Amino acid sequence: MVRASDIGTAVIGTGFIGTVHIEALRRLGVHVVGILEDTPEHGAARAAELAIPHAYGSLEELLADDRVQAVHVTSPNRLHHRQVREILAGGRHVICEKPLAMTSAESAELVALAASAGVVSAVNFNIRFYPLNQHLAREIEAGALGDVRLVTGHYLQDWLALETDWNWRLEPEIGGALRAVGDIGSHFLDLVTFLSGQRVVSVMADLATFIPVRREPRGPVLTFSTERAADTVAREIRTEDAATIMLRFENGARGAVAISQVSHGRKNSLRYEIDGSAAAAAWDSEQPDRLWIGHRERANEELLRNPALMNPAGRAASHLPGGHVEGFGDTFPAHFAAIYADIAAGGPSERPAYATFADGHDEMLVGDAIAESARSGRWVTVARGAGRPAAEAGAIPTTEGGHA
Ligand code: SOE
Repeated sequence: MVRASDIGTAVIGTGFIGTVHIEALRRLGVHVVGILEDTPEHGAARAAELAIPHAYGSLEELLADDRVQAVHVTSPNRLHHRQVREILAGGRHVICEKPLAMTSAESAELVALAASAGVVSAVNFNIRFYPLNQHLAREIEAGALGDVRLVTGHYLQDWLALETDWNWRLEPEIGGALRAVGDIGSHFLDLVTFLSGQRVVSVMADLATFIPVRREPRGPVLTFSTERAADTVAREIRTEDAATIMLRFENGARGAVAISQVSHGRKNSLRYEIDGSAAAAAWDSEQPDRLWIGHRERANEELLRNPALMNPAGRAASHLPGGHVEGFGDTFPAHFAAIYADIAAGGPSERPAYATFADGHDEMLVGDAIAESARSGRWVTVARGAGRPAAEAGAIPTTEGGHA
């Protein structure tokens, strides 16, 4: 019986989220054999800071290390496609940060390569693994809300709310043509699809760039950094700060979501409400241990995360007893436990609770429809199946906020 602690893994990228990956793997007892950074010197420094035994000089060197059975990709989005292709060619399991690639043409290729490699291939839509989200998905599947009718919510942050805020995601050549939608909108859309069991089939989207010129610091900047550089240069911004999107789901349900990285005071606030024919449910990622359950003919309820009161899926994602609040960082070991159970079993399970490359690719297709809708000003159907490949990553019209 292979255990997670028997599995060696490597992590590409040790920025904000790469460090969260490493800490989660250590909690599971997975052996982090080494890391890879943008330069050997940077890698050596980060390996020392993180007490990681080795820093690879290149991806080739990493893949030549037989101790590495799985690789986590947390590098900037533009590197995902090339790195994942090489990892799959090396026969390794792979966990890639979202978005899976820069375009749906790239993500379609990665889905095919992962399938032919027969390895576990996951995308880090970790928000599925707050225990109450795992619990609710199974409750909805069992009919607890009745038929899903309306899905509303938001994903709001404020870490890019100032013109002096800068990050590689602002640049379409590095982060992709869709920025707020690709970075956090993808989380919301994946999550409500996972919870409701219904895919998005068409969208009506409007994108806004409220800060058309930003001050780029000279030198690297970490995600969520609050440092204020003195020496900056003015840069025109061509990616969206915010999006408002109407949704139609495959069962006929409707939805609406607001996405923003410029909403003062909202640090990392994903909220959803799912209204069914029999009941409703609502959740806020900034109070993740609470699930609101709405009723018409009896008192509403609030479920405080408690393994003793949750279904097996919710219990499996919980680490602590009720009242000991579990948060963002705890979703990663819960998520990786599900992934590494499949790795230990030798390959993907029939119905993984984690997002596979196919799920990550589907979010890219929804993103294509959002971009097309923002261009045309019309409802756009998500092009699944043999539909045309993605429009190449490129500027998507986004009106400056405050006026049409
Ligand atoms: C920045 O928006 C970010 O770190 C995202 O990249 C993560 O996916 C999200 O979980 C938190 O915010």
